[in-house]
Amino acid sequence: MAEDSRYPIKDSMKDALVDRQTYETMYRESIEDPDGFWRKHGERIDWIKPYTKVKNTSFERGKVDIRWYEDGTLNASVNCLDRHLAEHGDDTAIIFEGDDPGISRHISYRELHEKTCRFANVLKGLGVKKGDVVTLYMPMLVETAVAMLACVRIGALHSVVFGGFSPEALGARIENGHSRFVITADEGMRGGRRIPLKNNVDEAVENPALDFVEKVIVLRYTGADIDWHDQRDVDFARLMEEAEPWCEPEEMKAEDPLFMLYTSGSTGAPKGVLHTTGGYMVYTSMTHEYVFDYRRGEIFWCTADLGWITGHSYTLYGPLANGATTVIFEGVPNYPDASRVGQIVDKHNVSTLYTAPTAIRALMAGGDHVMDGTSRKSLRLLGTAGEPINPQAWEWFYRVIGNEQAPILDTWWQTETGGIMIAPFPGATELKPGSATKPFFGIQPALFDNEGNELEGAASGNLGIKDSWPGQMRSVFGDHERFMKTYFSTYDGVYFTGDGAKRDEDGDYWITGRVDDVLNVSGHRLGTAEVESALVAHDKVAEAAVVGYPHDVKGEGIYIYVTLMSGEDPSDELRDELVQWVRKRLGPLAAPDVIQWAPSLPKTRSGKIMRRILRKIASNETENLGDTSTLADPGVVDELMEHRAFR
Ligand code: 6R9
Repeated sequence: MAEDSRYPIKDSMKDALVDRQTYETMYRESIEDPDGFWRKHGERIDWIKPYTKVKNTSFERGKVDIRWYEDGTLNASVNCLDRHLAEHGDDTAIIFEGDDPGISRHISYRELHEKTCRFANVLKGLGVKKGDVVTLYMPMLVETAVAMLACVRIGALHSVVFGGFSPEALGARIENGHSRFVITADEGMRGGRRIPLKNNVDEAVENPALDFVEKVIVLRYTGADIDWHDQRDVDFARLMEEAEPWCEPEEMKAEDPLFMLYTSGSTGAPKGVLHTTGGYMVYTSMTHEYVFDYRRGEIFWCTADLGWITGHSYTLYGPLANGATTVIFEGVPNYPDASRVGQIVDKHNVSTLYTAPTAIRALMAGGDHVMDGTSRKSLRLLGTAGEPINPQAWEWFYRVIGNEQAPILDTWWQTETGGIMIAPFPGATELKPGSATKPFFGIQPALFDNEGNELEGAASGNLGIKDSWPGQMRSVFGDHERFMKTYFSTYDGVYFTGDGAKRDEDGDYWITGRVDDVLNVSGHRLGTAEVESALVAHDKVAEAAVVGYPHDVKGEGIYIYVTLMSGEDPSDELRDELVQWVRKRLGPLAAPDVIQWAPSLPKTRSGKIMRRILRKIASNETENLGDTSTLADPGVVDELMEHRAFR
């Protein structure tokens, strides 16, 4: 397979919403006259009070302030539900596909609307007010979507915490958001395994620092035997039955918060990424329609869990705002067997399958026949997000899953960006496996060298974005200083993404991965600092350094160098104990792949750990370690190389 293989625009995409000419015209317009462009496209959603102002944004150092459509008012749940009722109330909003392949249901817009209204009334009845933060720790169920939409209907912010996070990680998020309300289920089901969600919530809120938690709303889902705290726990289904089926939507200002979602950065604890109402709805619905060339009636399946931004923007808000039919899949791609994805596509006539490279690589490991017995002929488009896709996985996805019929849209974006930033348009862009290709309307990517100079033409560098777009995060919850420092202090007047990228002669972008201390493990972000601080909290650990290394399925694996307290001896038992320790503190996603005992770590004379060298040792690229002259004790490196952990 050639490095530079290309896939021309397919004839079947002739009638796509955006052709080459349209892309160029619209892109130019969006850059030359952002105000006019977004004024027009802001009308794609329903406003209660129309906006007169459009863009009012500043990326200036120390004064970052981002406002879109600021004098307009709206409600996001009305855009996802009410506005479809008159003509499309009986259309299917959600197809639920259970972990158990025997279970699926169709939920119409009308039903989803009623459930949302009822649950909004439940929340009100429990005392949830506009501006409150409600934490969700749920399986992938229709009720999860209902709970999210109900929050935004009454102007509360949801903070969805992925069900794979540990009680400690959940607790930290509840505490940071000072969330008095938690919604959970007795258990989740994934790949035939039960996830003890309610137990985890109990464990989290037992922490005295979380005594402000007033109510835990529990969906009895599997019927498992759980502890019940009469003062605190309330029953989801019972309250739903008692609630009124209509709830007046709260009129929100465009810049009122819509939700927050925690994500890992290179330093400190995970931060609450804050998104607001108007711009987010415009941007997610527009990217969903244009990038995926969405036509009403098509079945759209984004496999991302609602606990991640991809689930927020492209399982829920973007598709529902467009009146789409969206699939919520409870399970995992390889259960009961590796053909499950193909089974689901066939069963529900899925047109677009949007998934993560790590899932593709996991399926690919089963060989070319894993999809046997399924036809997948309904697929018109494929998409990926979350991490760079290697060309082998791209080709396999294209050939085996898509039968060479469906273009692949490699979409680059982030929790912070709210929606897709760089991606091909199926009717306008020639595809190159491994390249996310071209910016979406209004997006101005730029590459910088380490000295902060902007690079022109074909080049490699650090990726920044030069002007605001409506879907961008507005702040870090409760910490605007941190927001400005993290994203706007590296380059003047530029949003810094934390990613590296290459731009080729055609102006296409190739994202190469994080340039900061953030790992991307199976498409999930993890700060090395988080893992390190979990480790040093163990009383036998003196110091730890965490780096990523190439991993066939996960993309990046977690490699840890541990220095023990003096007097402690390394052993296999201790290694297992530390793996479990990190798992318990942060959740299964963060489980270390490799632990290497390090009598000491390579440091500069000023005491900084030289991760660059540790990364090379972990990746087994030790021929060229680069400049080691600044090391305080170069002998440390030889010692580590000699005892590289086997994997
Ligand atoms: C949507 C999402 C963001 C980080 C981002 C980058 C990586 C996402 C990518 C990609 C290469 C793509 N990333 N999409 N890298 N190609 N198409 O994943 O958000 O969880 O915040 O992760 O993921 O490194 O900075 P999030």
